[in-house]
Amino acid sequence: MNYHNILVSTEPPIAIVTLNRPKVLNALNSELMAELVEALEALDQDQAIHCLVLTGNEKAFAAGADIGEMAEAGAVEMMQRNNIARWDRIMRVSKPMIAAVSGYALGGGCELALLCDLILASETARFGQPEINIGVIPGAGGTQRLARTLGKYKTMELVLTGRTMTAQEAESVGLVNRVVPVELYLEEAKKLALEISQRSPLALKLAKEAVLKAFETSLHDGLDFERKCFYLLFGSEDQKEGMKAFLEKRKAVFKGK
Ligand code: DAK
Repeated sequence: MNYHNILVSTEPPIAIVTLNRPKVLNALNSELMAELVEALEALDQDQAIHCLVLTGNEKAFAAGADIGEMAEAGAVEMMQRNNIARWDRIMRVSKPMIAAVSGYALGGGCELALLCDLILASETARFGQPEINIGVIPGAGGTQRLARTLGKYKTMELVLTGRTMTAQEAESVGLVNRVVPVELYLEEAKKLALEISQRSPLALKLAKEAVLKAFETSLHDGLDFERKCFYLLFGSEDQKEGMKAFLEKRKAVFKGK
């Protein structure tokens, strides 16, 4: 595919999708979002790819939705654009997604990182929901996903003041998995993606689904879902291979079957 706002590179078993509107700090306009959804869904279908890395550039992961695109819109128009459908499709990507964040991850940029399953940050990363400064509030999940990650008080502070968090602060409150020097953030994210990719793709998919279920359901129903996923994996060749390899003291070779 020919994309204008993103770059896609595949290095099986991983793929790297790079937001690429550097002049506007990767502001997420609708063309970029459409391309992003298309690329992520295609990679989700690609059996050779087991884990995805989503990144920007050193200065910005993304500084939010494109303000110019929505400044003059009315409420009904915003509703009819139904841009949130694209975000919902990203939420349904079944393979693990790692956000490799450097520089600004603000507004929709922070919300996009929150849609990923792991967040690896460079020491220059800045996370925040500054929508309050432009007369609105987060609209792509920020109030809900941050509250579930940081709890009420930190989330209120970020959403009500619009202040940004450093990478170190984000790590200390559990918003990022780890902070690495800026020159290493993409390499480290790729390494992590490769490490994850060594596991059974079937188990990865169900593991992701089960963890995400914890944010949407009661403990009882979540445990029930987890158990059914666990049993289901005993119908896979990968489970037989994984356990056999352990007993034979060798490395498992998973086929995603
Ligand atoms: N939109 C459009 N352009 C942006 C932008 C943005 N979000 N952020 C930066 N830019 C552009 C600037 O206008 C500037 O363009 P030129 O003037 O050079 O043409 C260029 O990027 C460089 O920016 P600055 O000159 O401002 O760079 P600085 O280093 O001085 O400042 C900054 C960096 C990140 C602090 C600053 O650019 C800034 O405050 N940016 C805006 C951050 C922001 O408010 N983000 C939240 C936007 S609202 C939804 C989906 C998503 C959303 C909501 C609903 N649904 C589907 C329902 C999300 C909403 C948002 O994200």
